[in-house]
Amino acid sequence: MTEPVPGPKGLPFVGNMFDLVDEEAPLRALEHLAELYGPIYKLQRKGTRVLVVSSIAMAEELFDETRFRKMPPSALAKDSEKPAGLFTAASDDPDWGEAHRILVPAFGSMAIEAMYPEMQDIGNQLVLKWARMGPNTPISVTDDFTRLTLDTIALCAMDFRFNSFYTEQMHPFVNAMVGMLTESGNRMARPAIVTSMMRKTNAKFNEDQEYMFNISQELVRHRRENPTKKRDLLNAMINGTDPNSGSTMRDDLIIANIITFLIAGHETTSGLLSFAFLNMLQNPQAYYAAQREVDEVIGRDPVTVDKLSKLEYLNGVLRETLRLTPTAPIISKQLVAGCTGSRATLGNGKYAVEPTDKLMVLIGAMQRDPSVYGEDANEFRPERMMGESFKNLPSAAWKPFGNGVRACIGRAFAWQEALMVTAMLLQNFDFQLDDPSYKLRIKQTLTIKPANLKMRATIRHKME
Ligand code: MNH
Repeated sequence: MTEPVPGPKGLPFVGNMFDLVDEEAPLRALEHLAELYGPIYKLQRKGTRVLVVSSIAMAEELFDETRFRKMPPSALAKDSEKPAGLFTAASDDPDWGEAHRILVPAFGSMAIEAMYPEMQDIGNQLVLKWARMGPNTPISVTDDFTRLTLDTIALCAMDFRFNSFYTEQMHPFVNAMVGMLTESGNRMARPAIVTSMMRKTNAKFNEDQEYMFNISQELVRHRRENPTKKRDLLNAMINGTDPNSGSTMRDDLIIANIITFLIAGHETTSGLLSFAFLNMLQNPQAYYAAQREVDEVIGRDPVTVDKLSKLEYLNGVLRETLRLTPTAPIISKQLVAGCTGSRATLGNGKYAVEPTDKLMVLIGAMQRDPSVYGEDANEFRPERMMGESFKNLPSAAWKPFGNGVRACIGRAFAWQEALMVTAMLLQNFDFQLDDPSYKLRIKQTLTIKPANLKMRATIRHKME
């Protein structure tokens, strides 16, 4: 016999709930409810039952790909005429399979290593900017990390320079993207009938999407007219053939995936870097350990790619940061079609799961599960994410890059970029919080970042 799933009563849909609870971000409201109702609870959203999961044991069941699969985010529901990029596509969408097979090799470790000089190019632009700001000017941390990560993915993936460090305003692509993501989020909280009447909002939403489409189309056109031998993602998409069918990708599918990489390829890494520096600045022991490691392993030499894996403590800092504040904080699943009976349950048979249910994993709450991480689960301790203790974690205990075939394709890219930049910055600067009493508040779009984080940078060594 199964039991009813606990949960709050009388909430018509999640959008209303967020108004009621007045938390800093929707994510916090969901985490708060997990504290009240436990590792699984139910909500209603627009007629769909949503089951919210936050324990490692239950996530372990959910990550069984024979029983559950990714449910693409409804916030980014695709426009029916255009194909979906890798992130938003349904798992049985043939466009997903084709793009996946063509792009997996292009994201392999050799290909990512070959992008290192371009990552360094943008990293150097950040170091120069902060050096020239001097020690007395507060740095808007997430803004500059967003410049860095956006410029890096665009240069490495398609040889395009946004030049965000040389402009006061962010590139218009960023505004269009933020506009599109914000409205997508608002639409989730709004009945469809209301949205259909918001003519100005809808016109802007379409304009933003068209702008991103046009920029990406231009990149494809330019590359077709100026072919290069560069081993980047754009060439992989233009020239690569699907091993199953032998066909190449259509232009509108290439464009959908360019937009996907520009978005998925920078927001999360920018958030990771921002939280990592916040964590180090609020935990001086960790800060000094990280700086000491950079001094010992790299010293005053350039940060080269072969040194990155030797930075064990820095690897721990980044992993521990993504444990406490995974920057893609929620992933959604649904029952695999035809999965019934005891296989359509969670909690070792305790709760029945329906084919129409949407299952959400709160990655951050799950990765703070005290039954695995102990009483100090909420503390920042990079040591626990190093060596044997990291290797010995249960497999579902650390999933900031998602799970299975739909896991993050850009993980190696993000990791190389984040490690390199962290090392370059610790090597060149001493950092301080602008406001020593800064208290973390989450700013949530689809990803999360620390709100209003400012720090100051003092050059450690005179630059030659
Ligand atoms: Mn990424 C999927 C987190 C960096 C491109 N990414 C995912 C998922 C998570 C995730 C979680 C799975 C989502 C789901 O199950 O619904 N990604 C991250 C994090 C970082 C990150 C925390 C950085 C830190 N991602 C990147 C980078 C790129 C990228 C960099 C591109 C260069 N991610 C993707 C794509 C997918 C994805 C594309 C979808 C893959 C698929 O479903 O086939």
